[in-house]
Amino acid sequence: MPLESGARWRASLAQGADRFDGALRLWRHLPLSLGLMIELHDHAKIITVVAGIGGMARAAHNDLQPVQVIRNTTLRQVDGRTTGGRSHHLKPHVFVAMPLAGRYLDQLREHCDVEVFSATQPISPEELAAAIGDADGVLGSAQLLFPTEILDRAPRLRVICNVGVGYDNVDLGELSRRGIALANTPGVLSDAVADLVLGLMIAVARHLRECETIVREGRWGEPGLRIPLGSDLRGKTLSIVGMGRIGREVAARAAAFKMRVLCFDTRPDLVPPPFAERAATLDDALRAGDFISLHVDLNPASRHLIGPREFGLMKASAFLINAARGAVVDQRALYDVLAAQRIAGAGLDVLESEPPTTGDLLLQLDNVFIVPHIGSATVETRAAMVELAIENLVACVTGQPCVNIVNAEAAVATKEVSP
Ligand code: 8YV
Repeated sequence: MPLESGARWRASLAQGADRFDGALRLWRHLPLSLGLMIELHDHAKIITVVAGIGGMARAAHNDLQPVQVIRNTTLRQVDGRTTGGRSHHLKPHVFVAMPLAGRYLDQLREHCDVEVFSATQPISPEELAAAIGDADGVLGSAQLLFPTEILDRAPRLRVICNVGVGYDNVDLGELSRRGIALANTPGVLSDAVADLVLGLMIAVARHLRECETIVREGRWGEPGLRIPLGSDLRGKTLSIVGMGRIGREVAARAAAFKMRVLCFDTRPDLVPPPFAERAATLDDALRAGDFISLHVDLNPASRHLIGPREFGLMKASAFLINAARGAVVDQRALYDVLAAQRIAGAGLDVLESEPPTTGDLLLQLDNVFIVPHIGSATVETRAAMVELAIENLVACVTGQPCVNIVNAEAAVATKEVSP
């Protein structure tokens, strides 16, 4: 059972509290406003000092009433897994819904009371619901979902900090209505994602999967072996759909590969980079592209942006690259055109359903190259994302300005900081 270190001493403390049952409820007259709880953790030793000016003097052994600071020192069991506990209300309370290295937790603990989910598998909705009740802020992956049933369990919540640039894991309107901000980590992952996009283009255009298999199966050098011939990038048109930060990084790399870069974006104020041309319509971009790379965020307007009609516009030699979100593409339609070889291939970092089921039809095709949502998955980039997410979280829960709030209308910085 993964047990975050801080949780261990909280566990012992909570067990002690359970054993004594009401015996810890000593301080009936302790004025909470003057209460101060200092917890010192010295290896196996736990020393809890509860000092209350005035209240100390009036502590009566036989007066058994709950004391808030003690009552909140509870061990949390989330579906059998221990995640940590809350020690007091002096600092804002944050829930970290993914494992984080100790140095990041220490950084957070300077400002916040921290509870962490440290299991290696993703947290389940039930576990999240059970852990979020006291949280002023939550930090988690951009795939962590916050349906209304979970938000209902989080009356104190003021900010959700995604470790990621996407935010289709939340209903932004619903968050704003509840005064909850959504902060993300733009910029720091653009290079890593753009690198992967070029990797996917090369992988599909040069048949890397089949070629690698030939080597591993010992068929290299086999008489009569036909090595599949690929397609050049040089001189080809790359249509980039969505010219935000990542789209622009992809464009710069494609230009270095001597490609013609065409870009489409619904924002009229978009100024393409000097080496790129702007397509007037999405259809124009789809018709012209030898490679089509998607860089739009997922929202109701972009869901299934690429479906049967759009595939019908593409060249038979076109490759579709998707490192944005799976649901931007109608995956059934993608399967149909790939199976019928109506387009040349697809390079995918994302799927409509992640992970795919073993029976997913796409996995049976040779002209698709799929990786498991690894766009930002480099040591340096993930570290930068976590650092930025922590910065966002601390700023939001301590009432400092935070530049990465997506729904500014939630006005997190003006909310009162929790006691
Ligand atoms: C990661 C992502 O999959 O940034 C995003 O929107 O989808 C990715 O970088 C993930 O959020 C990492 O936690």
